[in-house]
Amino acid sequence: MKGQVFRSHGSEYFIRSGDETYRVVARGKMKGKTEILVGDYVEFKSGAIDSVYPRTSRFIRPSVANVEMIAAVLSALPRPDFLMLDKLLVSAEKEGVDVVFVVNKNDLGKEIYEKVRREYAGTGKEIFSVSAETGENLDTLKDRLKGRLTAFAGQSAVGKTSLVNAMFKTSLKVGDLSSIGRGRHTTTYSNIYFFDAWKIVDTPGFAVLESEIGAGELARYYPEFEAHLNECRFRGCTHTGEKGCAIASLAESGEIARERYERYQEIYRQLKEKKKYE
Ligand SMILES: Nc1nc2c(ncn2[C@@H]2O[C@H](COP(=O)(O)OP(=O)(O)OP(=O)(O)O)[C@@H](O)[C@H]2O)c(=O)[nH]1
Ligand SMILES: [Mg+2]
Ligand SMILES: [Zn+2]
Repeated sequence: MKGQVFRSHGSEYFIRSGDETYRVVARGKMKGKTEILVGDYVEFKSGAIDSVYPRTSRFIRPSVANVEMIAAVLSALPRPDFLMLDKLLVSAEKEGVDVVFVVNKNDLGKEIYEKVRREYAGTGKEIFSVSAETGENLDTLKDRLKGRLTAFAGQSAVGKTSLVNAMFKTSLKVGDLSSIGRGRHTTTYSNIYFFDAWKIVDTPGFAVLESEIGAGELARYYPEFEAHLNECRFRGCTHTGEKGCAIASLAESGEIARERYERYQEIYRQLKEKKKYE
């Protein structure tokens, strides 16, 4: 039988196949060899998984496979970590996964929404201003997510679980704001929820950069850089201070959001550092 893993717990996997759910383990021959992730399509029989189908995408921390859409959730409180957000976007571009920005808690103000519109217009992604509290714009967002396995990602306490609850009338556990900064997540594991035409993954955090991303390829995952990458004076320009860098001058003139460019350089530096320790 073929099914999709929607949750794993220790050595147990929960699989959805048709309208049925199954609780299985990995067949002995797979242990230590083949990794099985939430989101994986697997072949299984008599209580054990025999094989994993090829993935269309894969994220680490949280590790989920076959995600088709990422809802990148931000809020006024906690304050957004834009460096983390940019890393998430880079991972999504690398994996070929579509992203929408979901600026939640708009009942607290529109400042973050305006900032995201300014800095991320160049990415061409859609930006939603919503509130899990008042329900504003949730129908539009829900329409956009229909039919594609969507992962809600973002810092702890931005309201990922609250959004799922508000859209699908569920009562999953939400946290309070007191846990901010303590690195504690209310949602502690990734789980796919099936609601009619929707498949939603509530995750306990951000998808981070895959270690396989090299500093040299980073610029390719910035949609707003793409059209200009061969306008730099030097071939192999890393866009980190070389003379005649087209990306730097576009950031200078504001055509590319300066903050995005500054964070690009920071991420580039971090990827270089990481290399040294490998
Ligand atoms: N004012 C306001 N508060 C909200 C809104 N959405 C969520 N919250 C509050 O934000 C807090 C955190 O919500 P959660 O849904 O648990 O956040 P989360 O992103 O799932 O957090 P983790 O599971 O820890 O990653 C709760 O106190 C919610 O009541 C909103 O639209 N407006
Ligand atoms: Mg949560
Ligand atoms: Zn350059």
